[in-house]
Amino acid sequence: MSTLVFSDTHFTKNFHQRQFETLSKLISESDKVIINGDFWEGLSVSFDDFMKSGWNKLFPLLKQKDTVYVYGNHDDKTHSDTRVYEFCNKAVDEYYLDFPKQKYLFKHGQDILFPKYSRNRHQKNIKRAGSLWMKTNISVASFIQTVVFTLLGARALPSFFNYISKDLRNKISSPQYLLVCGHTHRPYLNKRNNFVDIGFFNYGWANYLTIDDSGEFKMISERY
Ligand SMILES: [Mn+2]
Repeated sequence: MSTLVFSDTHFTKNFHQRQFETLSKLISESDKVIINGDFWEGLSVSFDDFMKSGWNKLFPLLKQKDTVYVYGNHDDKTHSDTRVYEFCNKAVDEYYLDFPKQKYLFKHGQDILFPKYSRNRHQKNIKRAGSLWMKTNISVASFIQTVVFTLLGARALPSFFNYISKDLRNKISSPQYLLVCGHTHRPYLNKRNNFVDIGFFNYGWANYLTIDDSGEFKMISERY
């Protein structure tokens, strides 16, 4: 039994064959999947367009893998509807999973990590979703990240993006849980605070976790 955890694929209408092949191979090899937020780009495409895009070839595969979908900020709950159950078996804001060796808490991390999402900022972005301004913004950000991560590697972004104080960490859950986030696009393991940021599965990089049935995890970062 193995669990695959990934986040921040930011799927739009544009289909990327290599990203698709890498992800579908990993999903096929797993028994359970956790999508840790920002699965699709709700700020630049409508949910309808995403559901009709080439990415729907992943859906039957995901449905076979007891997939848990944790909402992020780009794919906030308000952007979608019950059709999320075409690609997952459970859709939640956070998810707890216990193994004999390790307990886990999965959250996207938008209210903990950089860039922090206030309710206000969130409402503003929802109003601008799908606008030309927002679409341009998202494609520029995507282009820049492709260049930066290609040239400088998956951990190119500054380390303060993952900063989480011990106080804040311990407010989120009991520290015995490994807190697993995404959001910042900077893969990072902080053993002292029992915190992992998976990073992103996009822009030429496959960053993800695999968890075996004892609960031991591996953090993987490779090019695709
Ligand atoms: Mn995010």
